[in-house]
Amino acid sequence: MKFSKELINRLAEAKSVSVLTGAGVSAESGVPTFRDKGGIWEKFRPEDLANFDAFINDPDFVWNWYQHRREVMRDVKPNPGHLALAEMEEMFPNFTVITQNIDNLHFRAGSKNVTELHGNIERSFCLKCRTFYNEIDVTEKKVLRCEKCGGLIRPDVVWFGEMLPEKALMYAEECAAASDVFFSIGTSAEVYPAALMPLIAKRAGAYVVEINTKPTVMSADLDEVIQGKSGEVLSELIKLIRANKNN
Ligand code: BV8
Ligand code: ZN
Repeated sequence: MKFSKELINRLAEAKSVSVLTGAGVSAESGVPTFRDKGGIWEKFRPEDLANFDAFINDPDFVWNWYQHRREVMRDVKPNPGHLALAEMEEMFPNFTVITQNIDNLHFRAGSKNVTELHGNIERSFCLKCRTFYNEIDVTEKKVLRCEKCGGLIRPDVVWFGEMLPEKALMYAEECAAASDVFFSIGTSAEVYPAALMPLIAKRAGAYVVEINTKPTVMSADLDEVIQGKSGEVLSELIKLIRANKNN
């Protein structure tokens, strides 16, 4: 796999590297993406499921969709793409993974500096008193009620129309603006404000690279597009970075 001279040189001098990841990074672990063929939103529209009104209208239905996804995510393992990103964290003075994924796989791969823009499916909380529940039994098919106040328990993920966690968003914007090199990996770049990150990086002078199996709405705005599976591309990229560091 050939990487451009520009990218190789930029990485050799880079102090700050940030990465925005989307569902495509977890695809090779067996986690279905949202908008690809066979994606989880092929049957339903995002608005029908990943929003607060849908949950209030039919808590069991939405709860079950998350239980199904929690079950899938618990069974799968980090893939070489996650592992390469975890290793990259040691290769640069500042390295941040900004993820839209809620599947916990970056942490499970060993990444430490991860900011989760859309929450984490392993966390749930009571709507009324905000007590957190983290050990959810995936066989619970009916929505759970809070032991303390009887309130409805919801997944700690960001639904459409909901604000992103403020600290995570601010930190992500700071990292994007401070990047020498920024990667947008496995994301259709359709969901905002997460999709702003590569543009913030570009505007601040970063060299912005997209790694995706197909072009996205953002491809034309970026410095370099590497077409391929993130697990394969990142495994090659980490070999190159390792070789450069040893020279
Ligand atoms: C907000 C979490 C402020 C839950 C998700 C009207 C009203 C309200 C808001 C809006 C509105 N109109 C627009 C908005 C903004 C809205 C938005 O962006 N809508 C879009 C659809 C136009 N955003 C919001 O609502 C956000 N909040 O703006 O609040 C506000 C408040 C009120 C009023 C106005 C504004 C909240 C957004 C977060 C929503 N939550 N998920 C859950 O997961 O259930 S979104 C969901 O999409 C996931 O988080 C996911 O991460 C995200 C993006 O999807 P991708 O990760 O990119 O996945 P996708 O399948 O799309 O693409 C996969 C890519 O991988 C593809 O490109 C494919 O080619 C590639 N690929 C596949 N395999 C591989 C690969 N690449 C490499 N290797 C492979 N092997
Ligand atoms: Zn409660």
